[in-house]
Amino acid sequence: MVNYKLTYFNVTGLAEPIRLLLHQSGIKFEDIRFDFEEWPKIKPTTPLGQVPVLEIDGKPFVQSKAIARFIARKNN
Ligand SMILES: N[C@@H](CCC(=O)N[C@@H](CS)C(=O)NCC(=O)O)C(=O)O
Repeated sequence: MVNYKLTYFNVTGLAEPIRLLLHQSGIKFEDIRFDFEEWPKIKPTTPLGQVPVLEIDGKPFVQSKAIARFIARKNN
């Protein structure tokens, strides 16, 4: 089974459409949310120093619109 993990701040922001698309597509995912004070520690671990990051089987994908389009296509 493919493992999906979405990492973003604990707000709606750029991740919310991705969360909604994943739910609508019936794709189970880890919804990793963190507080703003944790960001300096997390930032260097992301590919472009920004979130959202969607990891698919450990491989990170970035850019919210590209991620959303990718999930939308999987769901036709
Ligand atoms: N073009 C990127 C923009 C990502 C972006 O600006 N993310 C913000 C949160 S909404 C961020 O990571 N800010 C923290 C920082 O840049 O240090 C996308 O659409 O994913």
